[in-house]
Amino acid sequence: MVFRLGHVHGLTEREEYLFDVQGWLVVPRVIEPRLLRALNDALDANQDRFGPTDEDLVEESTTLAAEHRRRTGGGMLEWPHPHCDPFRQLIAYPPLIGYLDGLLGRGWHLDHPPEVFDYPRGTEGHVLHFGEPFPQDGIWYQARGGTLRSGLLAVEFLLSDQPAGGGGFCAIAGSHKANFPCPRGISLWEQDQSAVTNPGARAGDVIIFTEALAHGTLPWRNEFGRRVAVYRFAAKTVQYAQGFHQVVMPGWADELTPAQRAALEPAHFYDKAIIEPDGSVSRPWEEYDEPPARIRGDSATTGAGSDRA
Ligand SMILES: O=C(O)CCC(=O)C(=O)O
Repeated sequence: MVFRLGHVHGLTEREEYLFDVQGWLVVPRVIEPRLLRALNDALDANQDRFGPTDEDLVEESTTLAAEHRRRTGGGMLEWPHPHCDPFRQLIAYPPLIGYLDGLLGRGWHLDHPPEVFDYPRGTEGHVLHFGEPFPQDGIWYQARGGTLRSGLLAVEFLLSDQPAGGGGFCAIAGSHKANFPCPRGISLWEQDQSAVTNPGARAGDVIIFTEALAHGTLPWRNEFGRRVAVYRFAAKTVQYAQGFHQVVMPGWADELTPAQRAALEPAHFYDKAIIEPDGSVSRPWEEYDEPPARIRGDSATTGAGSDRA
């Protein structure tokens, strides 16, 4: 089997077109077969590190519900040798670099700790999320002057096949450029199911998508299990998760108020300090932007965002 060397400078015309109109791209044969084996071997040897998520991924959807919650695992980059090694190879994997350069711009970085989905048959889905018609910090997409750019980009390294229509990653094509909110019935996959695509891909392929896309998971209906390693990369000006680095504040920061000190913290999204005019600081795990706050007459609102799951 031949695997791809990738593109030094970016995507082909065909790939650019597909990514721009769909919001995702399936790239075949990216993972070299020996590496694919090593990744699966490492997962086989670490099954005890996987367990069902405690997140409610289905919410009130009746069509995404199934027999099991999804099994996830993380921390692969810190596993003992040799099992961390194949996962570390994916951090800056040469066949992928042209795609990251082309979709994030050069200077991209690994933004999130990678995770693995390890699904037995009958694993539930995940409601579609994002694809918002108003700006979200870091979760954006733009195409201008012949250049594609995404703030946060997910790369799914497929370690098992995903037959089209059998479950797994799904998305609404074009929703990364949506102008209206996704109706609840569609994000729950209860209405207009044909608007949601569940693309087919093989073990060794990658599915690359902008997190600005309305995407989620369909219940896994195949006899064999699903295995995917998910790496999220970001543009050099975006830090969404807290990153892998340690931060040391200057000594004089101890003389500041909590609000002033919080204003010196590095950029990221989750758990970020939110500073109020009265000097209080809170740290909601997720704080999303809302549609533009309107100032109404004299009773102006501060436009503070809400805590939305
Ligand atoms: O199952 C997938 O491929 C997508 C999962 C997803 O969107 C998520 O975990 O946020």
